[in-house]
Amino acid sequence: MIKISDQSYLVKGAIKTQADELLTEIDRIISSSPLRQMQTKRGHYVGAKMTNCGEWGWVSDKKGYRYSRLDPLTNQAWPAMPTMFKALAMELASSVGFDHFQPDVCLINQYIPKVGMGLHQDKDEHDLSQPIVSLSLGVPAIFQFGGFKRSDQVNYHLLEHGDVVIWGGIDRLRFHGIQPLKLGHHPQTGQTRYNLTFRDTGNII
Ligand code: MD5
Ligand code: FE
Repeated sequence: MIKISDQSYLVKGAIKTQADELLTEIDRIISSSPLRQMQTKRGHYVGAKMTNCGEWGWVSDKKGYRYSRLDPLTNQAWPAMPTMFKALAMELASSVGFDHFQPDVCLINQYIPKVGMGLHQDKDEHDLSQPIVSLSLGVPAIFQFGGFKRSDQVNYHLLEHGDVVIWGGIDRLRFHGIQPLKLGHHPQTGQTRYNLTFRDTGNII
């Protein structure tokens, strides 16, 4: 386990043995709530294609960012969070000292070559004391981990297939991003990288 900041941890290869099962579940989720490019307030598109499972889903459109109970594409509830997703996220959080983590959403990001995610903060969740657990699958990506201001210096970490990042506490509001994906190939995902982020929205159903 690598401590990348005060309350942030990178665990290399932690979920390699679960990758097949995770990817099978991702395929099932995508078959009912497809991956899609989300629009932003300004009419741009978020680069990564996204979908969700769990009680909530993170969505972005011309009205802005929020968590929604329904998938706006299907007008149905998001697919349930697979039991093994939740158990895995809880176990990973507790392994670095975040006990009682109860994720109610898993955002699935799909990156293809040249697609990245610009520096941003995750602050749409109400209870910022809860951590975020992030799983990487497929083609590697370079993760940018910054400070509390956009202009703060960033550190770079390679996120490879099977890696997990867990961060919370005072690091929860750090700026972070993903550099545009380099062309690569992974036997289980082709040219694609998947990132799963587990969060507790703090929303009441
Ligand atoms: C990703 N996803 O790989 C990225 C990075 C997102 C998002 O940022 O909001 O969906 S995983 C997120 C991450 C990892 C480690 C630390 C922090 C965020 N952070 O400091 O907030 O698709
Ligand atoms: Fe983020």
